[in-house]
Amino acid sequence: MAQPTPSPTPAATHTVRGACPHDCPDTCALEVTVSDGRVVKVAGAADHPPTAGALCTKVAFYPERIYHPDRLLYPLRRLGAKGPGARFERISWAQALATIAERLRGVATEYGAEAIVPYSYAGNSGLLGYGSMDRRFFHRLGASQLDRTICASAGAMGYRGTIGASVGFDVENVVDARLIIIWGSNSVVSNLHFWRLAQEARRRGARLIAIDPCRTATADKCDQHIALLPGTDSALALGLMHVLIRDDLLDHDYIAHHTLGFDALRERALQYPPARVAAICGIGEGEVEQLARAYGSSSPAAIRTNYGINRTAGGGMALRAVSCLPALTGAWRHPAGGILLSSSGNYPVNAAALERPDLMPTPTPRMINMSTIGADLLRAQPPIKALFVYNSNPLAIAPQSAEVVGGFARDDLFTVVHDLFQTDTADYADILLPATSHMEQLDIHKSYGHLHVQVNQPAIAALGEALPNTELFRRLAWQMGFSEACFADSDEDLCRQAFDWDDPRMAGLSWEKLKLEGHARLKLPRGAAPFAAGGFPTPSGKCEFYSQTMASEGVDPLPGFIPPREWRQSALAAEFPLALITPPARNFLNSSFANSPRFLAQEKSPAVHLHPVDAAARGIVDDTPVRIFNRRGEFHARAIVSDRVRPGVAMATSIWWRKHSPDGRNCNEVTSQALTDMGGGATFYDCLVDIARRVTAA
Ligand SMILES: Nc1nc2c(c(=O)[nH]1)N[C@H]1C(S)=C(S)[C@@H](COP(=O)(O)OP(=O)(O)OC[C@H]3O[C@@H](n4cnc5c(=O)[nH]c(N)nc54)[C@H](O)[C@@H]3O)O[C@H]1N2
Ligand SMILES: Nc1nc2c(c(=O)[nH]1)N[C@H]1C(S)=C(S)[C@@H](COP(=O)(O)OP(=O)(O)OC[C@H]3O[C@@H](n4cnc5c(=O)[nH]c(N)nc54)[C@H](O)[C@@H]3O)O[C@H]1N2
Ligand SMILES: [Mo]
Repeated sequence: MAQPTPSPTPAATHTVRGACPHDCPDTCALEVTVSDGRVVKVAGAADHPPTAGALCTKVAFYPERIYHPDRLLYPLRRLGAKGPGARFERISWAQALATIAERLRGVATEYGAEAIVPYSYAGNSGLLGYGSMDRRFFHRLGASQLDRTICASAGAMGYRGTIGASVGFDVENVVDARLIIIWGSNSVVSNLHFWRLAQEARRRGARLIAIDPCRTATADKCDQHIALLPGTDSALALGLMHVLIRDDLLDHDYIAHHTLGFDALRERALQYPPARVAAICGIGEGEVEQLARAYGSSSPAAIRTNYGINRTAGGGMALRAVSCLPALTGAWRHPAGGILLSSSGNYPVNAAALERPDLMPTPTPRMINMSTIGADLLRAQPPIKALFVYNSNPLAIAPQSAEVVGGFARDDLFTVVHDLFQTDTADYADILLPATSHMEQLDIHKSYGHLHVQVNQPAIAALGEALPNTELFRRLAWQMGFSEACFADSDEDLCRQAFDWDDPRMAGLSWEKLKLEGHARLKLPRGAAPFAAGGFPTPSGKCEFYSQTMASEGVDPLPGFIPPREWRQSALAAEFPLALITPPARNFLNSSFANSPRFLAQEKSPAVHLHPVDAAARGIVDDTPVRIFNRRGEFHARAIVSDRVRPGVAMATSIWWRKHSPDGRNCNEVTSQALTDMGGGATFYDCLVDIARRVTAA
């Protein structure tokens, strides 16, 4: 068992204010109870409106994660072969830093610094933990840049095309909505604190509709569920527009004053009559008609969408199209109306100060897309010779595992991994470094689901010799001889630099004040409708049905329907007739928490849900061991036969660690590295497979 180092105030029981650093829209405020230098309890802050005293199960049991017996406590060096079963020996930090610096210098000298690639995502979503000293380090080094596309880049770009930025209705107002459409999001699982508000709205009379290929825990509790085929959301949105226009359920005054390109949109939408849309989406024509009428006649009407709809070939267009709807009906006039994808664009983050892109050489180094890391490691030219992974577990989470594994297994690749645990990725590290949890470090947070700024105070001393990301890269910069003053900034300096405190949205806020109070709402008016009088953050200031920006980027300037990539290949669809989606499991957060005995017990074992009709055709019943396969690979699971998925769709919850799966693989064996229409995003849910019974050894 990992032993905590004694805290500065032993024996005293006290509470420390924290912020949940996980990649989730809720960004909860935490109250961490510490006794004898040890975290004994974690609770949701009652005085933080979005958290309202409640936590998800994963974080409520956080002491189990911090004191997990498998926590990495010391720097390690690999002995023997890379890959599953890899063995390591303890080394000192001095040895680890010297080795890394020497190897990186060697690669830079021999191949150029672009042969070095950082690989990180939002394992830690604090502004310091996500991207600060690390970015400075790699910029100064001249390493390749990483395009962080694995989750949200397509949807963010499509949404930006229409709305202008990652902003939307103020989630705290949604309790007053009369209709809430939860579009491609399993709120009960991945946005729990929104679900609490939606339920309050329902108690006040709102109707809830879920649009999801699966009858999820969320869809189950809604008043209505529309089970469309994956990747058809933009067609449905165009069909809704069609009916709104045809039946004149429009707010003409809003359209005239606050939108751009209505006539062109009208022409486009008229090409999507309900019958055509119903055929594309695999739903009833009546469902399209009825949904359009419900949307056009309910006020206030709120659409809570999320990134579930941006993981197919047309993922960018999906958000581009759906986000046009509220301007047609004037839903934006109401504080509880409009749409919300992400609220992160409300924060005046000073990324240039935190990340210092000015430290990069000119011309700026090439960009490596994180969603194609397998292909990049195998085929990028010039080749990648050193990879530095932190805040991410690419072996488990990146698509098309066979290529990812092949890339990481290269003998000539020098790999550093910094994590709290020996993940699947860590098995490929030459040097494996221990990371602190957020309870052992200072950070400052924005959110992508609400409007509050939060400070995360360290609650306990670092376990073992673990270091936060900031301190790791501070020490490495020193080791490399980088003499710029910014490499001496303390974590508190970084917190001060994280926001533009002079921005009106930070009025009355300062680092000193926030540090004392823990959290504060941005200074945005409460109970307000952000675009009641237009003023969208687009180039025209209007909601852009027609986007010149998109046109100049070579994209269709109007919202359109881009079918899933794999369906378009009819031979492929004949051979692999099931569309596999792999959304998050309730008890895992991506691959985080998927090494917790408690949560592994709850999720039991990798499972794939399929419809009784599809199951019967394959001789599959509940608990049949099956293989899920396509030309990219296969993985094993037990079958769950259920009408929660529609015919033609299979659903396997993610993301299991490979080493905790019976066959040493997971669902990303079958997902593809093809990219979305916009933003270079991953297409995890654009994946055709077939499923067959597995003949098991007796
Ligand atoms: N418990 C838990 N919470 C999480 C996460 C986690 O792994 N576990 N992950 C976090 C992260 S990184 C993110 S990005 C967010 C994700 O949050 P969301 O984007 O809300 O994603 P999901 O909860 O996966 O919900 C996506 C839903 O979309 C459905 N879906 C799949 N394809 C389509 C489609 O083409 N159209 C439509 N309409 N629906 C589709 C799936 O069945 C699923 O129910 O959640 C965060 N919160
Ligand atoms: N098939 C399929 N694949 C998917 C998805 C899907 O729905 N289906 N979802 C995709 C999405 S939305 C996302 S966002 C990605 C997420 O993929 P990742 O960003 O890789 O997320 P995690 O798997 O949670 O891995 C984060 C790692 O960071 C570590 N970590 C946490 N805090 C720190 C820290 O402070 N420092 C360091 N150095 N490490 C830390 C954690 O222990 C964990 O191992 O996965 C994607 N992959
Ligand atoms: Mo994500």
